Amino acid sequence: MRLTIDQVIQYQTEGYLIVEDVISDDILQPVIDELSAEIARKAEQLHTEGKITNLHESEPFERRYGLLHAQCAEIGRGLDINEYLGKAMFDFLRNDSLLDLVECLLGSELSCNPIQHVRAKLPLNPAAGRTETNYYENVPWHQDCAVTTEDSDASEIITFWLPLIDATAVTGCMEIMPEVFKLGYMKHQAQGGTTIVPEQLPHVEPVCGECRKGGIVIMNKYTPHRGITNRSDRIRWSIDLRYHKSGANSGRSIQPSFVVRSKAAPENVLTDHEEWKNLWLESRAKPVTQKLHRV
Ligand SMILES: O=C(O)CCC(=O)C(=O)O
Ligand SMILES: [Fe+2]
Repeated sequence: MRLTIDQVIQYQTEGYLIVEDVISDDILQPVIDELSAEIARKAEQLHTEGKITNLHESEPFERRYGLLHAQCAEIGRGLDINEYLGKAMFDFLRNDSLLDLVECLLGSELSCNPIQHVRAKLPLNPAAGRTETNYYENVPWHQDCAVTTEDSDASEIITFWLPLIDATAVTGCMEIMPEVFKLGYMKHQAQGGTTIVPEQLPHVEPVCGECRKGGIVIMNKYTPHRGITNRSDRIRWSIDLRYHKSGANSGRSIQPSFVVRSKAAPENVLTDHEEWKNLWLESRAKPVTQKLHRV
């Protein structure tokens, strides 16, 4: 699938674009299976350690993690993309359905940015201590450039947010401020999670960024957005990835970017999972010499 000119114009003028039905289930399912296997492995381990009593083996992907987390929060440890470093996830970072859209916005020399996450957003659940006043699952208002280093100011780094279950106002979709990216970087603070300082937060009616599984929310790095409360009884799983033009500063030079597509030099495309894994393992072994956030 390619973006239409109207979609490109919408992205360029509003700083965001939601495209439905981009990624088919046969591309998403291996990632879900891999995450499920990771969770199962972790659950077994915690069970052996006596930290979990019920493995909830027959529960589906959208529920099992929550039932395990209620017994032991450690289930979430090591589950991020650059922590567990799975093959299905690596293949997902470079799948053609996604890259065809990335190419419409950034051209044919593309690198995958190291700022990438898989998120398991737990539901509001008073019984588990997550009440209206005690709910810390939401990512507050921010611009993604706040988690990049300043040497990437001139780089176009685009966020692609992909839900693994339908993201709605109930399950906890993105809220997005349209057009505000034109104001550029706003000061952020660390207090309350990396967030725009309250005095600088614009008074703009946000868009409710509902997006079904298989769709993508695309955002400019200066577009303010936040995640809203998950009021369902399921986990709002999502993956957020970023891409930039090869050669541009990634905003995380001490972490590995890698070429996912290139017309000019196809031999530079990284296709080997082991190589990608090693890049991360090497980078993790080095001391962090740089501040990775702006706050
Ligand atoms: O998934 C969320 O709730 C927040 C994600 C986000 O801020 C991002 O992907 O940049
Ligand atoms: Fe973000």
